[in-house]
Amino acid sequence: MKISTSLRALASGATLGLAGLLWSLPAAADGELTVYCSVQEEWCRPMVQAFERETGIKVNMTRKSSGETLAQVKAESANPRGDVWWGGTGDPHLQAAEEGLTVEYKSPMLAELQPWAASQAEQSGYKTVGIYAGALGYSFNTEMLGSTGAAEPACWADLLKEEFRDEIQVANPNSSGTAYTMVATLVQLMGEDKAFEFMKGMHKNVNQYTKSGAAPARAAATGETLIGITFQHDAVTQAVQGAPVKVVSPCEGTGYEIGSMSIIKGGPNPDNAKKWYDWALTPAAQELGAAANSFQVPSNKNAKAPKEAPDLSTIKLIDYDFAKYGSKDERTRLLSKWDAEVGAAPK
Ligand code: S7P
Repeated sequence: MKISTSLRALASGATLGLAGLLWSLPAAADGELTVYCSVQEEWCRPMVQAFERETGIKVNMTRKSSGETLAQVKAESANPRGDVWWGGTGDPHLQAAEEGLTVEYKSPMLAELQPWAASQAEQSGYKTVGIYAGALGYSFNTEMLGSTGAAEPACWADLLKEEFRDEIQVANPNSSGTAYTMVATLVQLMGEDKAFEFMKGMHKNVNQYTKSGAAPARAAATGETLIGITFQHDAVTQAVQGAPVKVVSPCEGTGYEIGSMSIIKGGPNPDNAKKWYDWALTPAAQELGAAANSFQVPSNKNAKAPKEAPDLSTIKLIDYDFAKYGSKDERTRLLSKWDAEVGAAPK
């Protein structure tokens, strides 16, 4: 699927939809809702507060990475505790849909969504939906790089250079949707054999595989590592706060995510889950991201894309195969192979 055309259209859409106005009416409902949130805590909290304010529904929220949340939803499937899984990369949401862990829901808000977000819903049988998009890349600490005298990295291939030994940080793809997006991206860009050779080669330069996908952007910002592989918007979050980092869109091309949302099957509050789902697709709710320094491209055509958001129409994006790389078999196979050939390899 080509994302660039719809994203260009998105950039020009700035008007609030009727739904945004409706959702700004005062709270009438009540009850409870448990949300598993897979974006950064800084965005999860204002979302919860705004929803509570507008509906009177009390939200219990837990923040976990995408792969971890999938594991939790699976582990709890006999006795589900969560109602909605909001945020996180699309691949594990697609796997959850395939495994019957989430339920079909056709929100009335679907008509307002970008084609790439609606297509995420369609291909899962409406068991998940796109809420934002963002491109993968990396960032480097400009001050640290300056002191090494190395040339600025610009490509995936640069991450194999000897001068970056122990200077790269990336998450573990088992826990992190970001890092799984990297594995799937490299496989699609290079072919599987070369991608695994690349990741094995880069392994000697990796100082830590973190649990959270965005952590390497923070580590590059503070100088704990020279290079952090993350979504580009997570690096922009650091740059706008004054960190000496430069964001790189790899020269060979890169993958992207369709951040997603799903209703958990058998959750204790199914009606409130639908209320959250509809509300989270409104322009007003989606625009809370930018205020929380989260610069993904929102999926509602009428939501303003943050001016800081990397312009996806100018990034060399691959035609990411979400159906294949979000399938249970492929995701499980690639993660086992990564564990055996990369994660367990000696340095
Ligand atoms: O920080 C926002 C973000 O990059 O985090 C999500 C990510 O899946 C959660 O982190 P993990 O890599 O640890 O799973 C992305 O969907 C989102 O854009």
